[in-house]
Amino acid sequence: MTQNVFDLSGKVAIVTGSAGGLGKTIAKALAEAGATVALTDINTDALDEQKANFEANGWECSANRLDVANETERKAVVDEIASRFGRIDILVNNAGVILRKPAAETTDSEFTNLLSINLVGLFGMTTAVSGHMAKNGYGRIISLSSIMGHIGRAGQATYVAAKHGVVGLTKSFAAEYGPLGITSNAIGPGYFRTDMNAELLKDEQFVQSVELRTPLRRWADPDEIAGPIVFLSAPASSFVNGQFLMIDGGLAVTVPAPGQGS
Ligand code: GCO
Repeated sequence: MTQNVFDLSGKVAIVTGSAGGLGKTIAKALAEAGATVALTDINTDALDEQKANFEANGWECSANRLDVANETERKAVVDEIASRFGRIDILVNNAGVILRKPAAETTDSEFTNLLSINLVGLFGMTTAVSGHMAKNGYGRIISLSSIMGHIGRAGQATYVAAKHGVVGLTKSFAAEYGPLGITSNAIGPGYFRTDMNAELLKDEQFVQSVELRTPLRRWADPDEIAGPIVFLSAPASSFVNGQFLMIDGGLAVTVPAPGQGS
């Protein structure tokens, strides 16, 4: 293997939610692997900060405010990026929200709002970029599911439903876009030390229970999302399609031995 199959030089990547949480790390990882990164986020202050960080590192990028739940915004931003850089090779569907609330207390509007971002937005971004990728016969769609795309959790039924949906969409995208040279895969983070889990990380008992439930006996650092993202974005994964790669230290597929973990 002479070519560096993890090299993203010459590739253009769009990352949604790229100014917060794992999205910041994902965007940085793609840039460090050589990609030009189209930063998008609904939070313009965070987006400006991320863009400044990219420019300070000499990484080529663009920055667009984007609410993935807005169909008009999605198409306009994707077309602007394609026009600016002449191609789109990689889409990381990272933007998403979480809702921690008992099912019985969850309203229809809370449920549909979460789906509009975590599922419909992801679906719309993928369909919007597919035509641009097909022109080059090359594309990489990486969608953020979660361990909650594989298991359930009390108090997160809406988020679990959406993250299971991401896995289903990924399999259908794999079938529909594979003939165009576009692969579609999902990744499933487990318990990472991110903004989204900030409240959980304040609860020492919960932190320890996750550590005991996780064979690697720890929470993940955000940087540990980088390798899988670069792999699934690169030529290295050219025959990987329709897969769901969990990045959870083994939590979702194991049970503690008797006397271990909660
Ligand atoms: C929680 C956590 C989990 C995972 C998340 C990772 O509230 O228990 O946020 O849901 O950390 O799903 O994607």
